[in-house]
Amino acid sequence: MKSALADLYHAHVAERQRTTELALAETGFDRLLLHSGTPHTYFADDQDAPFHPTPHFTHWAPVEGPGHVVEFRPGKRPRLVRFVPRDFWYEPPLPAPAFVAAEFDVTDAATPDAVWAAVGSSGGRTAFIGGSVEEAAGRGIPAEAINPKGLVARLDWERSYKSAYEVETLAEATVPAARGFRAAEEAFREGATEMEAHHAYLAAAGVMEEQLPYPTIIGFDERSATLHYHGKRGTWAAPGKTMLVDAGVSVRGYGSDITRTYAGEGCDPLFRDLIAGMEALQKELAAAPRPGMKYLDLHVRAHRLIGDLLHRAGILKVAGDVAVEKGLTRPFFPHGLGHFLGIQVHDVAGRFADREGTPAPPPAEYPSLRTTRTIEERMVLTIEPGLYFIPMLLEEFRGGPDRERFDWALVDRLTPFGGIRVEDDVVVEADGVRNLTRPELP
Ligand SMILES: [Mn+2]
Repeated sequence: MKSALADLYHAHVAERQRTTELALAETGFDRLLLHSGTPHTYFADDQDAPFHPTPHFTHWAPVEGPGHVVEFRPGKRPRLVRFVPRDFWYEPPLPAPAFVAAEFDVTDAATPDAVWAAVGSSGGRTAFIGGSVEEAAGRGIPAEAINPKGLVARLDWERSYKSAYEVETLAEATVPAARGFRAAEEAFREGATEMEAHHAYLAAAGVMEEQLPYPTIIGFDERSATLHYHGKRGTWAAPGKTMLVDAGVSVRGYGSDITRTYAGEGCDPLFRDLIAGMEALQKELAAAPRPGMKYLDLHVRAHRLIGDLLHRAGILKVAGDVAVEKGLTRPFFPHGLGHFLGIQVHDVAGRFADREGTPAPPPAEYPSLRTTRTIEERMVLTIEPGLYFIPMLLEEFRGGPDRERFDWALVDRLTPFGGIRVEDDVVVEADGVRNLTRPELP
């Protein structure tokens, strides 16, 4: 595995060199500095927020910690200048893994001054990418060369096409997450609280909170209808009648993003049927992406399938296509079908029309859709249809012109069970998709 990983990473870095050389040429720069970031210290405190490196830095080098710089010049071997302070309060960063160190000329520097001295100047036009804008300006980088829009857009665009190294890293990130899901389900069935299910997830995945790509969403009953519920009550009535778990694990800076919904004892049989219906339609949608399709079309198809499910259950009195046309599925499914996945959970360039970063916003009726792109090979996407009973969103329909098309007694009966979401991570291939989640978590 070690050498397989090294080979994949070697090809990944070669691809970064090729695409970055092109982006630099297009934008008139001849050197790029990628800075891993500066910690955020809380106001009037001596503690830092959890550190998240600059994603563009991670794209080149999965090296943890602030203050590092990757230097790339077309035609030259890339350099990694690591910030390794002499410190006895905190553990200094560990050496870069061998497969990473093999691709760079690596220099260690003990102070920011030493880092910048090692970086030196190129005599040409240097671009800087990273959140440490003041530091870059203080080191003499002109404002127009700090996070230049045209360059960042092109590098973001390239990030929508995953290398084999990235795909395998994302696949690897689903393995511990799947163990976490099985443990959380078991805890739920044994009567655990939301917080206990969360702890079961962490323990089985073998990670600490900081190794999660995003805080776990573990909601029972009506709390599962809060899309990004983070409460994880430890004192709330357990057992839950339903449980929604949306969680991932980070590996080398890439996170999986998976959701499952479970019915427990005390769950309404009709809600249980809805879960089964959502599982089935999600599987169909997750297998559907093909190069050339528009992600928006898949999203609209999801609305139609959910409309049909609501119709079969008697919650809507019209078929899916009519429901979509009249906007009746929107209160039940208020988010997008999914998004790009990579270093960022909601990965970049989902709403780009081109590599220059021209915006391609979603249509007015689906404002939350995060991906408006045409599907292409090597894109990694989540497919995550949802069906929720959210009183705030249903309110306006209850008194609206289409109120007769809903069975409100059924809506009220099912609201205490919350919501359903099923989410897999898939990579688009030439003639189909590879589901990175299902082999690990049926
Ligand atoms: Mn997601």
